[in-house]
Amino acid sequence: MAIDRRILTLDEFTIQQFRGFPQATGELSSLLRDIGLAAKRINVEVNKAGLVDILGDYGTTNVQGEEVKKLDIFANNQMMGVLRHGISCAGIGSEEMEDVVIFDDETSNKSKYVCLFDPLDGSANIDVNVSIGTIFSIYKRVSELGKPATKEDFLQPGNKQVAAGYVVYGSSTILVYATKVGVNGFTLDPSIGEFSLSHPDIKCPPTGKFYSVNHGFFFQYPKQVQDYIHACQGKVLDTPESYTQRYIGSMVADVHRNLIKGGIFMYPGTAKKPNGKLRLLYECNPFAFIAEKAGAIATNGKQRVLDIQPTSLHERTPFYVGSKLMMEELETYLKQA
Ligand code: P6P
Repeated sequence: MAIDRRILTLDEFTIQQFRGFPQATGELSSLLRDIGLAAKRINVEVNKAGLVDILGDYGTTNVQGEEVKKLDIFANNQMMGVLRHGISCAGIGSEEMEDVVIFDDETSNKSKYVCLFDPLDGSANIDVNVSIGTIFSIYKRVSELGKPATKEDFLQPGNKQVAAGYVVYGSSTILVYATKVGVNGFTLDPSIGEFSLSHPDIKCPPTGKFYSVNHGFFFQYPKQVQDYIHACQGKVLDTPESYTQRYIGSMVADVHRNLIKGGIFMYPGTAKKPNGKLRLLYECNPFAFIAEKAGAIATNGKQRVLDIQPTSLHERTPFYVGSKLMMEELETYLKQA
């Protein structure tokens, strides 16, 4: 769909997209604008973290057994608040919360969508000023409209997502989201307080220089992964140079860089943690949806991530995502006995 290339705000862009689909009700556009509002509010606190008492630990651990940071809670409450008070979301699931929250009011029960999110991914990096992010997934409900959403609405395979996106709170703040028509990025313009279209129609380069993996676990990875990593350190795909290892330890930052410049991100399973660390619903499915809409590939090492049928809200999966040719190269290694 042709994009009117005036500098568009996120709101103008989502409305333009809505106008392009006469059968659309505008609920998805409204939901995306709600998420943009939450992101702006989270951005304000992230940007002044360190100046106010919002750094540090909240003093509890989350369902993942991870230290909850005060900003985690703030971000979670911002996302839940805008979605609960909007007109497009029947309920939410959060990486920070044990169970889903069904909004169960008249307007929400009539809403077509549910949203799953990681409100502040990489929060262990907050205290040391490393980029962090918000990740979200939007699904059309399978439960009956007019009644409260049900758990089944949240346990759909990733190929049922209608939209997914992320926000990187970094050197600038960028919101990237994908729908069936493509992937677009919006950079927050502080002069007007709006996300403005900065990366129209994002396509992931078919190859790149960057490979991203935590080398600290190298000897715990399957041998096929070790062999691929060694290949990344040599000449691969007949490139004139070897790859460069870049690993920030904040998924939104690592995957965003590789999406834009080309590269591969890997979080393999190990003998001790065969399903790895990353959460299927809150991290892997949204990034897999975005990657595929940008022409990249995302697998769990055996199958397309988006085809995995979730069985629980917080299940984890090994995760490999990146440029098409690099992922195809990886797959030749993973297939070796
Ligand atoms: P490790 C952050 O905690 C996170 O979930 C992702 O953002 C990041 O990619 C990963 O964990 C880093 O994990 O084990 O390499 O520190």
